[in-house]
Amino acid sequence: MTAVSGPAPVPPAPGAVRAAAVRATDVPLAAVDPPPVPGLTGPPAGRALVMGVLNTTPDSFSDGGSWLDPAAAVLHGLAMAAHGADLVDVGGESTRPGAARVDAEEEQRRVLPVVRALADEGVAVSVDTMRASTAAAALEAGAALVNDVSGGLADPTMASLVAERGVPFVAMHWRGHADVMAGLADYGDVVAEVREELARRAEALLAAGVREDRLVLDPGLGFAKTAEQGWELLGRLDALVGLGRPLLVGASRKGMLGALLAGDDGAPRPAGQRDDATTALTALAAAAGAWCVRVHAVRPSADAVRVAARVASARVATARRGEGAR
Ligand code: PMM
Repeated sequence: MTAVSGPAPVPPAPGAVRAAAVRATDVPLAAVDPPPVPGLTGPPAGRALVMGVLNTTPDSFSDGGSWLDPAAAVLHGLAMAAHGADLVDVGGESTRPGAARVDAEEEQRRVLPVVRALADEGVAVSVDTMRASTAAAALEAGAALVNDVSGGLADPTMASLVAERGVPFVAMHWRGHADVMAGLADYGDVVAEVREELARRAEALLAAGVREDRLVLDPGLGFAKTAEQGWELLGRLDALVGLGRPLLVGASRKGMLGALLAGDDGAPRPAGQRDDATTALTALAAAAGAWCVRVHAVRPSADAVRVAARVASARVATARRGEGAR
């Protein structure tokens, strides 16, 4: 992967919110220091990371069936890295609404050869799993980060594994497994409740020993949320960034975009035709201070995060000149 060029990094105090930068400019740059990701060769300077999606499943909603063959999956992962993915997220269990679970053995049969081959090629790999046993095996195979859509709730041993290994952990907002989650999208104020539930999850994970500087949060768009609730969350990313932890946003090709871009007949735009809208969301999420976006089409989002970082750095420079002139 190429080194990232861009605005010079602001030397931050470990774990501190960059409150000064935000105050000075009203620009929510990267709101917090990113957790170190072992294997990341191009640490971003003031820009969001891009995580490429690689589902080795037969049934994921967008790329299901495309990367079942490990050799094809590895080639796709390498292509995403070449297109600017800072991380490649390998998953072996579909979490699309209604999906049934696969067993651990099958999940590991799908993901481990791909994780190992990509890590051997120097790609920073994250493993998308709710199982501690799969996470442990993937870390053994060279994964650098664990991405758990249940935020450690599905497997009571996940938090202690991540704590023991000291790896970055993405804890997504989650209320239940895919077969029941549609019935759990019941909120009074979705932004306040997701924020509160994420804050409580973070507390529990830290209490279980997950390292303060390794924890990433994620609003879980499409997971126990309607499209409308997803838009509300995207409209208030500042409230989630305000939790003071790196935030990952996964909106790529999701149903909320299909509904937004529905044709005159009301039919949702097909998943494979939602990448331009995904790129628009990448730019907006990066500008709102997201730490990382998780996307299927990497190159346009890799461009978009650089654009967002460049605009933010220009605004900082302008604001600093203004302060100097005063
Ligand atoms: N979405 C999917 C799977 N894994 N992980 C995180 N952290 N955030 C998400 O929004 C997320 C995820 C949905 O399925 P896909 O792999 O087909 O996009």
